[in-house]
Order: sequence, then C-alpha cells, then structure tokens
Amino acid sequence: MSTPLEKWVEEAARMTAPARIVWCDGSDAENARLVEQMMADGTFLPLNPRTHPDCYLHRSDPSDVARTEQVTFICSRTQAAAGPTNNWMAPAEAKERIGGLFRGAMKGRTMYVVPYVMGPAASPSSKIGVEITDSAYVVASMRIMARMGNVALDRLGSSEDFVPGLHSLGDLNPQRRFIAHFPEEKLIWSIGSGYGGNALLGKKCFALRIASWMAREQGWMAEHMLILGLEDPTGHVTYMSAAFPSACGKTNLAMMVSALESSGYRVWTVGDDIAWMRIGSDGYLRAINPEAGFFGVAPGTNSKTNPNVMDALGCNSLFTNVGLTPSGEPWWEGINGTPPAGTINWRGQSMTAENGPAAHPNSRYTVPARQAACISPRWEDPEGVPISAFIFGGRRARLAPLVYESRGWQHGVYVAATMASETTAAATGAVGVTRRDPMAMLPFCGYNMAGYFGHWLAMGGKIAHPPRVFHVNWFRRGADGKFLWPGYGQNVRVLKWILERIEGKAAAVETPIGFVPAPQALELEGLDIRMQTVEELLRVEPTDWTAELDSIRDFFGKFGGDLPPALGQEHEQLQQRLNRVVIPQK
Ligand code: GTP
Ligand code: SPV
Ligand code: MN
Repeated sequence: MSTPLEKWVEEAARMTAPARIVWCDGSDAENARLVEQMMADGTFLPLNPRTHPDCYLHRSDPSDVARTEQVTFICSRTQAAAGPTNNWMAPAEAKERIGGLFRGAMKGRTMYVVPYVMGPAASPSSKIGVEITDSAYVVASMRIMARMGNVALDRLGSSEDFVPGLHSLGDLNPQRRFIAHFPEEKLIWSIGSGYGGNALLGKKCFALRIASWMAREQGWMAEHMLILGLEDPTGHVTYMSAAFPSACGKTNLAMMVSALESSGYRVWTVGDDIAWMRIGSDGYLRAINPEAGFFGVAPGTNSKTNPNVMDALGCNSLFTNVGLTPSGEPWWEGINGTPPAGTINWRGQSMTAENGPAAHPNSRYTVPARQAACISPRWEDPEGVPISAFIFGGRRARLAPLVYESRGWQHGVYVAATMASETTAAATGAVGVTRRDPMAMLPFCGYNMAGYFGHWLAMGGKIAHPPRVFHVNWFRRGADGKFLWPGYGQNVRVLKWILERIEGKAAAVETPIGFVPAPQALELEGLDIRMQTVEELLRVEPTDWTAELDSIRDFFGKFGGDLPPALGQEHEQLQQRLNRVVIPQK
C-alpha cells in the first residue's frame, strides 16, 4: 500500500518523466553530494574556503532574477474567491495549460522529493510541505530555509496532511513561466523559474498564499511579517511584528544592532519575513517563524548597516547573483567602497560601465537563521512569542511621517489596508512606482483581499490582548532628495517609543491620521540630527493626506460591495478629521 505522498510522487513522475527520483533526507552527506555535483556542472562556484567555508555563488538565468507577479495565479474555483488584486485562472484551464508544460519536463533530469516542515519541528502550529523539483539549487536552498528531510517525513508518517508543490525549471523561458496555486486543493505548481519565491515553494507560495487561505478557514493569520523581541534595560523582552513590502527593510529591522545597546535596548530576531500567528490561551497573538533561514537582499548590506547578518554569512551560505572578487569573495553594491580590481559581475562579466552593477539589485544571500548572533533564544518556541505591536510601513518619499500610532484595532486595520509603497527590484517590473500594498500582502494574499480585511477585523474581536498598531516610514526624503532618517540600527529609537506607548509611558500628539511622538518623546541622545529634521520627519501634512484619500477611495472601489463597511467608516472619519484641520482654499 502506498502512502498519499508516494501516490503523488508517482503521479508527478508519470507527468514529468524524470530519469531518476531522489528522496531527500536532509543529511550532511546528501548535501555534500549535491554540492559536488553542482560544482561539477557549474551551478555552484565555490567561494574562498578561508574567508567563506562551505559558501557558494549561484548565478541564475539573467531573465530569471526576481518574483514574477504577472505570471502568478490563484486558481480558485471562482474568480470572486481570488478577488480583484490577484491574477486568476480557472483550475481546469490551469491544469490543462500548465500541465502541458510539465509533461515530460524532467526528461533526462533528476526529480528530487523534498519534504519539509514549516515552523519549529515540535510546534503544533507547524505544517508540512513536500516540494518536488528538478533543481539541485532549490534543494540546497530549501535545506537552509526550512527544516528539510527526515524530520518532515517522520512527522508526516502515512498522513495526507501536507501541501504538495510541484516545481520544474522547465526551459526557463519567461513566456512559459507560471506560478499557480490551487487553494481548495492546497496544491502549488511552479514552472519556468529557479529563483526565490517563484521556486522555493515553502516560502511565499505555501507559507503566505496557501497558508493565508488556510488561516482564514481555521481562524489564524499568515502574514508577510518579521518578528522581533525588544529587550529593555530590565531584561524584559517585548515582541513586535512588522509588515513592510518586499525589499523595504524587514530583514534589517529584525536583525539590527541597536544604537541604544549601551543603554540596555537590544533587538532579538525571531523571524525576518513571515509570521504565522494564533490566539494563545493567554489571549495574546502568538507568532512562530515558519522559516529556518534568511533569504535576504544583498545590496546595501554591510558591517555597519547589518553586522549581524555579515557575521552570519561567513559559512554555510549561498549567494545568488552577486559579484565575485578575484580572491573569491562575494561582492555587492554597498558592501564596502568600490569593488576590488578584477571583480566580475553577477553575469560573470568584467566591471565596465556598460556591464552595469556588480550585483543584481535583487541579488540575495541564503543563510541558516541559527547562525545569527541576534537569534532569539525563543525563536523555536513551539507556542510562539506573544505579539504586543504590529508595525506597518513602506517607502514613502513624502507622505508618511517617521512613525504614528493608530487609534485602535479597527483604525489600525484601515492603516494597514491602505498602506502604499514605492516598488522595488524584488519583483520584475518598474521600480519606484507608488502602489497600494495592503499589509505588504498584495502579491501574497491567496484570496480576495476584501475577505482578508474582513478576517483581520474579525480577529480583532477575538484577541483579548490585541497588538497595538503602528505605521513607520524610514524613507521620507528632504528637499535635497536624501533620506531624512539614518535608519538601520537607529530605528531602535522608534521601537523604544513604540514600547513606551505600549507601556503607557510615551507622550504623543494627536493628528488626523493618528498619534505621533511628542517633541521630546523620541530618544535622540547620541544621534547627530537637527531638531528641524526631526520636525520634518514627524510632520503630518493634511493637504497631502487629502490627496491620498482620493487614491485610497479608488483602490477600495475595486472591491465593490465586498469591502467591509468598517473600512468605509474609518475612511469617512479620517476625511472628517482632515476637513477640520485643512483650511479651505479660496
Ligand atoms: P524581502 O526579503 O524582499 O521581503 O525584503 P525586506 O523587507 O526584508 O528588506 P531588507 O531588510 O532586505 O532591505 C531591503 C533594502 O532596503 C536593502 O537594500 C537595505 O539596505 C535597505 N534598508 C533596510 N532598512 C533600511 C533603513 O532603515 N533605511 C534605509 N535607508 N534603507 C534600508
Ligand atoms: C519578497 O519578495 O518579499 C521576498 C523575496 O522575500 S522572495 O522569496 O523572492 O519572494
Ligand atoms: Mn519578503
């Protein structure tokens, strides 16, 4: 008698016709074999064994360097279930079209069966996925990003309770690339890409798109959020989760070296990208990090901005699409000065003006979370950590102040649902275009976002101690076009204000959009910043917000009658508060 997993593997093999099937156990020996093989076929280039033992450089196809949202589909039975913000394809059509591409796709290749656990192995909140892939790079990456191999098979046994994900590189042609999710079946099909969230199916496909659907069905939350613990001078740790869109600072906030460490404020990392949260028996939202590694943006990372990750990258790490120095070390823009002579770029070309930057803007490192010095002692707590604050934010050159607090849960959901940010290189397409990205979930919500907003509103009523809701913006620019706020480790000053708001200690000024820090309430000791800049950072410009409301109204309009009335009410109330302070133009 074969198990449900064996049956699915047989079915996938019949469709894709691989030359051989390898069941991955996750062992060191298996990894060593894969690494040997990838060095032999050029998939991996070894890095300097002295400075970077067991580290490798991988170059993806130049047409396959970021998530591709235009070919990402939610294949729910009805289009209404996917909603106006997702691409939708009928399940039968998807099976037909994409199935056609999978037919024979693994001819002559090895099919790897990669079982994995999302979440700490012993957590009741964890879930099992199995990815079938013909990419050895994906196998090596999944081994870092999830608990992979026998640990998952042992937990699964003969159960059918796993999320299957079928992945093939196909021919890497962007015209034949599809990332498809069948939420009713809890099935993922991805073909034509070997990069990041398109190919490591445990991450965005399972832990966000499929999991968000499950979470609504089962009364929990799957969010694009980091999880951090802020330790105060007494040693007490307060946990917070933050949702920023892709490449807007989650990893850096979660892993920061606090600028206030000498006065006893320290940041501990629980997760850097995804949070799964359930209501605990104590009435707090309890968060686990479903992942086991960090797949972080390389450019801009250096020993000043993120020393914790720089130290962690010294061994057992993969680098994708970064430059390579003549001494065999990874190099990217912002790591340290100018590239050493003889550095080659991410495509293996010499560094000339025509050949562009050394590292692709969405180049990434892949590193085991446990290697970070800042990893929280509770990062694998099976019950999860209790969340006291939600922080939302994005890149807004002008509109949003450095930080503000919402007026309560319902207003907080409105703040999150109306978030917007300038697009980044994490997804293909134009960079720097402001778009609505509710809860940083626009590309990741597996169902109709109107229903998702409704789920958020409903959760608020069920959580005895709901997190307080804040909004931050590290990216406000001055008249000279430069960032006003130093960011990175200095962001702890904002976290400290948030902590003191939770504790009822910090002073705030009420504005139409919420509460901003009172002039003296932000800890600025030791920071070289002018008071005028601080005022500029905290300013709420009512006329800018009035214009924003029009754009929000257009966005909400997409959802028609599905939009929860509470959000419409919040919108009206904000409009009224703004009307009271905006002096009518003659
Ligand atoms: P994903 O992995 O795509 O979800 O991204 P992320 O949200 O984890 O973003 P990450 O922390 O990797 O940062 C993305 C880029 O923003 C990097 O180039 C960082 O150097 C830069 N960045 C992060 N935090 C700050 C900050 O506080 N200020 C400024 N100016 N830049 C920042
Ligand atoms: C993101 O784009 O939000 C990422 C990178 O975290 S990827 O895994 O490629 O989705
Ligand atoms: Mn992300």
